[in-house]
Amino acid sequence: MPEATLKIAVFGESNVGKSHYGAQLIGRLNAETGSLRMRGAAPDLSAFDEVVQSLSGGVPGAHTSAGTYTETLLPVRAADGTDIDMNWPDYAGEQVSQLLEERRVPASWQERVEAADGWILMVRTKPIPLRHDIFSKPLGDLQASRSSAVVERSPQARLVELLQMLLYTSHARTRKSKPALAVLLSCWDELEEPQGTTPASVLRRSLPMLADYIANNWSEQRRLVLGLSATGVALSKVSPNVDFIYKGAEQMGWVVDSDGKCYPDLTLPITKLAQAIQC
Ligand SMILES: Nc1nc2c(ncn2[C@@H]2O[C@H](COP(=O)(O)OP(=O)(O)OP(=O)(O)O)[C@@H](O)[C@H]2O)c(=O)[nH]1
Ligand SMILES: [Mg+2]
Repeated sequence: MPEATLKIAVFGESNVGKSHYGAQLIGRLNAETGSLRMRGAAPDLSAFDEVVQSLSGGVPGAHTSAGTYTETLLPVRAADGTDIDMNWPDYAGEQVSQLLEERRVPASWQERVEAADGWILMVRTKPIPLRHDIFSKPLGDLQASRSSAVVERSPQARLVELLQMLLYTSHARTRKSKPALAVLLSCWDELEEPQGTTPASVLRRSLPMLADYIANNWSEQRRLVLGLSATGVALSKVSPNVDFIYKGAEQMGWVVDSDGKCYPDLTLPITKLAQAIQC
């Protein structure tokens, strides 16, 4: 039986849904309903306890506290028999924002970036405005329409910069080829897209520069763009969602595949990323 130790790095700024996806992924693996199954006991799932418990009560979990970085080892088996030791991280998204602001990758992050075979970039498109910046408008025009003299990078320019920094970091010392990339458009439910809309078309429409950058830097076999709704609906602390309580969190949430079809299997992005890694 083939044995692979697949290391996945998950990147995303704060509030994109990293922790809720981690908790829901663990729920799916325990429920044994998806294409990935546990092949042994996970040594320690405590990093996701708070979010798992909140979801079972129908309310959202908390923001991950600033200094946190944990990795949860999930020994899984794919449908084709590939054994994968998946290290699923959880951390406060501020760490990624800080890395971008300081334009410096700390040593601990450098090791994670270098060791990863595949990257997941989580992007929540709804709150991201498609703002103009120095890449899309002349500086003079931008300054004329602003009160402050500082011209900020647009959110999509920040994401392109993040990928550039990560690519440089992963290649500079190791000379390894680029890791496969899965872009997950998170909180897909809040986009209210018609059924059948493909995630790639949403990425192109909402963040065209990022879409171009990815298409120009990763071959079709080594990249994928999927939609993710880890919870399926927006949760609120004041009115618990009864479906989460009575049906169970493991019944909630779905993934939008590249062809626009929805599947309840939240392990699908990992299975597809594992295939892209092995290409
Ligand atoms: N509508 C909707 N909301 C979601 C979904 N997934 C997560 N959320 C909400 O988005 C918010 C942020 O989710 P988290 O998982 O805490 O985000 P995070 O990336 O871990 O954020 P940090 O811990 O701050 O880095 C929470 O209020 C969640 O309830 C989803 O699929 N749909
Ligand atoms: Mg979190």
